[in-house]
Amino acid sequence: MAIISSSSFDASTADPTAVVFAGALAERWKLMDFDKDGDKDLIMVFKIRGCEDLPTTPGLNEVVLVGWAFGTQHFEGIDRVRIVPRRTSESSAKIIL
Ligand SMILES: [Ca+2]
Repeated sequence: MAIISSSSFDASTADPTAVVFAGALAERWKLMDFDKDGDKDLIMVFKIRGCEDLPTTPGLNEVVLVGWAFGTQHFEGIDRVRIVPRRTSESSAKIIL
């Protein structure tokens, strides 16, 4: 998962311990220029098993990410993710962003 900086939001100000994606906290994170535009973006890794609010319906689904920037600014992002059933007999699914 990447929180991309823009002209109105500096992803380096996001508190990675206060970002929730589909009900899960990030396992790890780092700042790097993901989109190669010269500013830092926040790259976060979530364990899919912890994403309890992740839709289970195969296909495109909207998922919400919420967080707080250091200080008091609340932010929220919504994007679509593609849920793809596993090819095995397991009932869980994987997510493609
Ligand atoms: Ca960037």
